[in-house]
Amino acid sequence: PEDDDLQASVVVRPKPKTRKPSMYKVLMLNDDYTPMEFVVHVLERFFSKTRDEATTVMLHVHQRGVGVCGVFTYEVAESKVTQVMDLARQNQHPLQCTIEKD
Ligand code: TYC
Repeated sequence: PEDDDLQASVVVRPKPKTRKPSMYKVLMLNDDYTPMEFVVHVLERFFSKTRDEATTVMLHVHQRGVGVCGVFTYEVAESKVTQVMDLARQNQHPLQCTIEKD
């Protein structure tokens, strides 16, 4: 009968039990042969960039050698790399991209 009184001052807080996943950058590498227009297309199609954003990233890679396409969980980053490399291969372009832990 006194149970309610004993429990009245107990504050129950939810215990955090999940962790944020590690994030991974997808990097695009420059080369001398892949057309600029193809790189812009890839950035629009697989990385949801506007034409202006895609052009900025492409020019950065062209001038600096490497640039970040986006940051994702490992599985999504892997999937992006596979999709980019598959389309590049189909079009006989040597375009390379890789994953790096953020
Ligand atoms: N350097 C290439 C050219 O002059 C363009 C290019 C940009 C290629 C970015 C790859 O990731 C790349 N046609």
